[in-house]
Amino acid sequence: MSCPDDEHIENRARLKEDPHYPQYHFLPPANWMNDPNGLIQWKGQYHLFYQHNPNGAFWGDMHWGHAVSEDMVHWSHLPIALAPEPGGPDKDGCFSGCAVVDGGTPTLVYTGVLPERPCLATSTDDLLTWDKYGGNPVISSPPAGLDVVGFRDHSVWKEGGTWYQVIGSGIRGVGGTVLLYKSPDLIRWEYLNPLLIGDKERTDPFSTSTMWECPDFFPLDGTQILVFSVCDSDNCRPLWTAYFSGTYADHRFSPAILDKVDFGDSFFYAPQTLVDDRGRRIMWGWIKEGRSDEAQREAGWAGVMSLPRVLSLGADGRLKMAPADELKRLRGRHFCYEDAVVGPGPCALLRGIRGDCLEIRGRFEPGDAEEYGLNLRCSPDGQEQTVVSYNRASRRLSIDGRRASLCSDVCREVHEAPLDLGVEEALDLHVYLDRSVVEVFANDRVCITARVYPARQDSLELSLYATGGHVDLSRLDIWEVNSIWKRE
Ligand code: DQQ
Repeated sequence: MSCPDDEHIENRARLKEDPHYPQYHFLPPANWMNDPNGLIQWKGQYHLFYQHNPNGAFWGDMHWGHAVSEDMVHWSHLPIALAPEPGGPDKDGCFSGCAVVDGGTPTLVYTGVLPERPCLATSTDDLLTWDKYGGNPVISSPPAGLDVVGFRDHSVWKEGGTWYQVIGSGIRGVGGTVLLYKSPDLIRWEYLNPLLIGDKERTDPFSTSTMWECPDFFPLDGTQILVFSVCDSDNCRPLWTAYFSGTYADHRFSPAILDKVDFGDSFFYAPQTLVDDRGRRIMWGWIKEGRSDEAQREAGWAGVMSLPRVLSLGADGRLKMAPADELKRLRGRHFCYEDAVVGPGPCALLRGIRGDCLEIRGRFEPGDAEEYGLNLRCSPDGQEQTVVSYNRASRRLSIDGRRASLCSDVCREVHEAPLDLGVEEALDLHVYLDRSVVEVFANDRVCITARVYPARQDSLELSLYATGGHVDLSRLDIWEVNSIWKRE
């Protein structure tokens, strides 16, 4: 069996010159990756499986790739875990799913296609190789009487001695849906009821469209959360990742709040969570590309995994997300500033600092500036730059990528998130820049993920600005961030 770590080392040598290739976000040895799958901690190690096409940097022929980590940050690649089997129920692909431990046996619940049907695989060698259950698929069709647009992706849990699972779906002409099942043994499943049916006409606070992919249903700090990825099934378009928080009793879910998980919309998609041995609920999502299919094939890689995000519940019942503490292990050279005044206008404080693999954390005290923020990946003449800013009047945080690249063939969008800071509340802005990936956390309560593809090699500068007044920066830390790959 070839060693995927060696394959990746070879590729990394070749990709060193690729200015968009991330250094501290997980990606496969080569080729295509999308959804995280089967997240589980096993014997103290974190296992990450993912949707993977080993044949090229394009979606298709879905396998499950596999990697392992001691700390969620540094990863080693392992051999592919699941591959489509000619003549089998997964002959056209092994789609997304989850991992559970059934009486000591690690078990994957995934979707075999086509048609989309739940399948099982088990491992007896610490998750390295997987035996598909001979009786796959374990559910032979969607519930009788329901005309569904999809029947895929699984979140499985145990209550008492009974297994439950939700499956992503959509009822034709009605809206995205999640279906609830129960089983005594993961093999015999009984359909209970829809956990939730959406309304495809809903637009407030945003559309929940026609198909809900990759549901993840879990308790969090005394409430119940349903995370799902909203897809427009009419044209197979991923839109965004949303969640409902609410209550769950008697196998009925009563949602109270609907919000987005990440305001980069489809740039953070199909996330999944695990609970680790410290009791943390940790989320990873797929960060897709924002460039043409052709450019992706040519690059030889496509798709990046987000950084691990630790979830908690805010006092307002909304999700809070913070980057996992373990990420601090990647910090390298450090720059620190205290009590600086920014604005009005541009600010020279960061002159001389350059980088495209950085962690930046700033605390901006309430001031009289209308807008303030940080310019990233700036060329010396400012032709290229990506702006992360907060607008006090509109109470919105944004990543503005309209000038991120001189190349017209890549995404150059604005992503905005509502962020209602209290009168006395500082903005705690936490930015992870990894070449073409930008993940922004603000006050742990809003996240925006985006992709940027500067065309110029010298788009490495940083600067601060404020307009319409000034803002006090009580502290700013910048770290260079090291690669996550052990053998460089
Ligand atoms: N990706 C998988 C599906 C899932 C979609 C296929 C979401 O199981 O619905 O690669 O990105």
